[in-house]
Amino acid sequence: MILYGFPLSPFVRKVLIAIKEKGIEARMVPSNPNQPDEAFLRASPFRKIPAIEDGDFRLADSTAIVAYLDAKFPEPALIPAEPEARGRAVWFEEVVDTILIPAGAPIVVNRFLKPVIFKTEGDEEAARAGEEAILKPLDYLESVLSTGGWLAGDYSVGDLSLASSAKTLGYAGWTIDADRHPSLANWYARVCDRPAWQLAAEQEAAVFASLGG
Ligand SMILES: N[C@@H](CCC(=O)N[C@@H](CS)C(=O)NCC(=O)O)C(=O)O
Repeated sequence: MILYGFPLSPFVRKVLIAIKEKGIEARMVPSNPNQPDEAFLRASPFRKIPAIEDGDFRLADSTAIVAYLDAKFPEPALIPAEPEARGRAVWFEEVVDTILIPAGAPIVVNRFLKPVIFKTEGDEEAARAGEEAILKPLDYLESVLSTGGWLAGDYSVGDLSLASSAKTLGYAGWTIDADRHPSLANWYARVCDRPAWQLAAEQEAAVFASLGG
């Protein structure tokens, strides 16, 4: 399997971790949405990362890809079968992908992408507004997470999505505030201990270092 993308993206990491959790053989082909090559465009018609190619099957969008992977490689399940748990796992994935990530984007753009990658000045006011904006979804997620548990019962795509966004925010110097969000801080430490996350973190550290980070 080929995964098109860039590992520091939260959406790409979500798929990469799903691949590692399931032990799927895959290689990442670095892909830049602003300079798409033909193979990447065939898999991702709207130039978004991630996308995959599995034989002659191509698919873009992290949510669609994880749904495909979970159906084709069922163990370990990342989308629960039980109806309520299934709905909640996808709900938490969407809370992160459509509310938390857009709210936190100014933090990543202005404290990481601009200064570290593009060597331009970030807008600190916009970054601070992002820090404020992510408190609402984080307060909500803290309120639904039981101590020692996962978001939707068993470890699922909801956890994958949230932890992946926390990891990307980490490149901008952001960390979970354990005083305000103690269950989330404990949960994130448990996610990062998982072998799939440690494997991905090693690969990512090499990419980060190659960027001069
Ligand atoms: N809903 C998509 C979002 C993917 C996405 O927005 N990826 C960003 C990188 S983090 C991207 O490709 N941006 C380039 C662009 O929008 O042109 C998913 O879950 O995969």
